[in-house]
Amino acid sequence: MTPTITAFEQSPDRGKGLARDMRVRWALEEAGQPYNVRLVSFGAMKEPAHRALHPFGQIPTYEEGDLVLFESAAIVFHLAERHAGLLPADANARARAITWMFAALNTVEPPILDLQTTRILEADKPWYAQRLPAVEDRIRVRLGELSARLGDADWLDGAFSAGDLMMVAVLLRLRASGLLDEYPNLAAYVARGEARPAYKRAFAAQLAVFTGRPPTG
Ligand code: GTB
Repeated sequence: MTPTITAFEQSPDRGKGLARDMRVRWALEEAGQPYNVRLVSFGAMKEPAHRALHPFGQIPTYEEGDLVLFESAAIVFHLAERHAGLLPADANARARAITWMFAALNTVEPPILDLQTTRILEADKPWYAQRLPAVEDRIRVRLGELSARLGDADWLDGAFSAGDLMMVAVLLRLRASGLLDEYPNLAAYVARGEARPAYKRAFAAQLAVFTGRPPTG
């Protein structure tokens, strides 16, 4: 059965791959699975019909027969469990890849989200200029640690996995800040993720929602 995911009808990033349906699209493409997309407006997201799928009134959701999921990482994990290409077969390597998924979401993403919240919601506050460097430094700590662990490897633990997918998706949110460029191996890591054919297909598909033209990639 072809699953259906939800995505923004009008993404604030103008289809540049930052909304979290991108992670799900990318995982589906890595797994070689076809999918349908239902676009939802900001208003519709808060209506009971969508809240029945997503208690917090957000995207993405995932529907496959009787199964309804929300939370991008849970959806990616579900796909990785059921299809080849996103988690290693070896049990220990699989556990480590899952660990990297959690690390992306629980250890690396929080300071990045803090920067975005600070920039969007606090730019007019008197403490903004003082707070910003501290927020950026907390990101630098995590990037430095991640950079040291990655070293000159292509991926975090052997072959590309769902752990890399989540980590690249999280790091991509830093692109506009310039912070990623302070860590050339992390910038190259993210570029490797973006160069994957599955990423390109997913990116083209969500950009096409914004442009209204069919995907070209
Ligand atoms: N933890 C959930 C998950 O991972 O699935 C978080 C889901 C979430 O934050 N969804 C956002 C949403 O639906 C879209 S992705 N927001 C609407 C609302 O809460 O009312 C977050 C996002 C939005 C926009 C950009 N952007 O434009 O750059 C980037 C990321």
